[in-house]
Amino acid sequence: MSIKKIIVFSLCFVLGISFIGCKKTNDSFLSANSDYVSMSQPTNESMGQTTSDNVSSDNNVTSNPDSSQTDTSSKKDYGFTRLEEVRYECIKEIPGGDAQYEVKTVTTDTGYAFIYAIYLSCDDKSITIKDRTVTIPFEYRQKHDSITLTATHNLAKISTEFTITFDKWELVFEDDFNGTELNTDVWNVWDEKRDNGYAYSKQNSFLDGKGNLINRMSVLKEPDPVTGQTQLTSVIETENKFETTYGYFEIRMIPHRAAGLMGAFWLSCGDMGDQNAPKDNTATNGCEIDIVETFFHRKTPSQTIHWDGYGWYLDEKTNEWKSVTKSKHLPIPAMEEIFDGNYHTFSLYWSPEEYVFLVDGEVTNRTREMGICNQPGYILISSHFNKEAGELPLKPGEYTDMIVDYVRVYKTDKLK
Ligand SMILES: [Ca+2]
Ligand SMILES: [Ca+2]
Repeated sequence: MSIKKIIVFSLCFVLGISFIGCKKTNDSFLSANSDYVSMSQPTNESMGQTTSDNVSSDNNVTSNPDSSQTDTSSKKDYGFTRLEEVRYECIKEIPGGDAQYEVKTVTTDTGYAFIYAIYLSCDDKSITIKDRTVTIPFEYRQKHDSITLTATHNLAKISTEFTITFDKWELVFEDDFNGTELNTDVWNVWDEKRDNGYAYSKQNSFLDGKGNLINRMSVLKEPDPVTGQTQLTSVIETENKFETTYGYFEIRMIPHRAAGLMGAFWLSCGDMGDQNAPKDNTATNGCEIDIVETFFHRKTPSQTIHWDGYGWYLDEKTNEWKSVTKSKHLPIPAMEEIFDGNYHTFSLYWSPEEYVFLVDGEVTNRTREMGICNQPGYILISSHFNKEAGELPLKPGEYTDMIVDYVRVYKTDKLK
């Protein structure tokens, strides 16, 4: 077992992969075609990092890699003599993955250049450029802190260089579940704790000695002598041991492959667990972020945010008890492949601007509509029996495991 709480720790050195963020003023994780952008049009200041260095002379035209898009006619007067600066947004940045950036605007000495007249090029052939989108492989970011590209206004035959500087992702929490004993310095293990018809037992949370946490759900032949329950399951969490605000949270695991239950990787933040928390219809003071809940019978993972605490109230109009909890179930397509018995990653990028959910490194949801929690949260890994998850197929003496390879939390400077 190896647990590391490392405040300044570059994975470039330890894991051989790159953890790079893009420098940008709004810390936008993914920009194109997103709800976030449609709700909040970026301003010039929020568009990202800019540069006005190295403005070329107006005859210094950089060749475009796509000659079919190059206007080779004679230079025309477009009313400007220089490209002043290039602004870009980060489309995607994840620890260990490719990064993508999109050039959004190019200004000239007299105003904005028509963006569709701009073509990008780069000397490094490992960089992929499609229209105004630049993809930087993580292998490149392992070795470099930045990349310089050329933006060319093809018709005016004027170009400028601009630089994308990569932020470093730092690993601030890691458990690879090596060894044979779960590290209780950082994990609380629920035990002898009854729930609705079942109980949590520490004997169902253990390491397999092969680098995995086992999060087991079992049906006993005889009732558990302590709790009197025949259905036992597992929760481990980091309350008061590791709590943080913002970051990139990731689990790599093999989900349960049985109906009647769900496995989950989630955060409990701020006042969510406080019965007296104000019901103010915002998640800013606290929320539950379900980074993933797996439902085998639905063939899909689930991604949800709850806020305004737990509990019930009597609706005097209808005389019905209703939950005080506000919830946003984020839409997600069927992903049967996550139940193929192989490891999959489930991740959350939580910044002051947005929540972004990912499955296997691909963005599946992003939202900010309930407000961004600005209070620290702790991590939970859990398995729960769930009546909405279909009929439990386990017979007495049988069990099902969620097998967790690792949990990691990363931060950039902006997320500290
Ligand atoms: Ca609230
Ligand atoms: Ca492991």
